[in-house]
Amino acid sequence: MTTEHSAKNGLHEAMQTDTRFGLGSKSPARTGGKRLDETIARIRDIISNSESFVIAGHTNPDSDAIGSCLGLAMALDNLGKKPVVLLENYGGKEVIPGKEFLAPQPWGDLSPDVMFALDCGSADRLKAAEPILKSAKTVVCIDHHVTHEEFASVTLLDPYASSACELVYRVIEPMGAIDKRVASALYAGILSDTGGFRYESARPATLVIVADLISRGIPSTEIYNELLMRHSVAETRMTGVAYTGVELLEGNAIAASLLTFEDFEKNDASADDSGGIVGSLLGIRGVQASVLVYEVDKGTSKASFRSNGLDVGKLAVSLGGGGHKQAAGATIDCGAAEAYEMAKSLLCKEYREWANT
Ligand SMILES: [Mn+2]
Repeated sequence: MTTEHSAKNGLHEAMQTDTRFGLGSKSPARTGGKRLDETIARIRDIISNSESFVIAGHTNPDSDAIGSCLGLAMALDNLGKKPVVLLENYGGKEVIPGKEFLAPQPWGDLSPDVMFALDCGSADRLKAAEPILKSAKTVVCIDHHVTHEEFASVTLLDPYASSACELVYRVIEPMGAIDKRVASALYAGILSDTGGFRYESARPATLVIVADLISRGIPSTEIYNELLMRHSVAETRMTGVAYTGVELLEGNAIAASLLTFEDFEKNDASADDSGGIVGSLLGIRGVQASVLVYEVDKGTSKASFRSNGLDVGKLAVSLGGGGHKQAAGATIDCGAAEAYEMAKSLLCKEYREWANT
């Protein structure tokens, strides 16, 4: 399952005001402001009463997974605890501090007092770290995915939070555990999961947290440039291919493009070099939703969706994937051309239903 979360925009019903920051941040009634605060307090108790911690993020970790894991590890270290972090890879994200806490792979047998699973919508998203769930005394999950399947003994789930980093901040800030390096890591995750503070998920309460993090003297411009502005040569070339082939459907409301296995080979590019493209297709004036289908291997394709409002998360779930309302994706077990037609027709159908309501 591919789960993407660069944007979030929640269910419109059942909003409730979380008065924690006095700024009307939205929390779902299901978890509620008070319930969230109780869970946060419980996690603080667990931290205070435990010694050893394993902190794991989801497979193919993004900046939010990396920032929340390393940020929490550095914070626990500041509190005199013993944390190790399990992340599949960290390549290209060296601007996020804390890599000294990464455990070398293979991880082997670990039986910590507490295992934290961060930014994980389900246990299988932990991949190689999943077996440790059984050997940890307590499992705490901190997550903000709309599609969440509970697996931990304590779950802090707020689908209205911008990022796992925002929730980690809310846990550790009152413990006095945030220094400049922790602040940099948490800033990185909030920054990237909100698309540079652009998405609706960047609520006033989120920006209050960001203000606090920046006030601690972090290199915010450098983190921003490194995570959001700079691209590899291969990504730049793949963007060119996707732009050249873009199709506009439904009266220019839908933008679609396809990257074939041959395109990747020809440009010496990998699937990682296509990450930012689907979002940039939303930049075409008039476009309400976009899809990029890319062939990751012969016979295996991925569809990545972005939208300005219509629910592409639901659509991704129908393809066996997941994600959020405005950013979602799925793996489709067929070749590029077939996957592309399927993804386009589903998105156009979803758009027509959305436009008619
Ligand atoms: Mn996230």
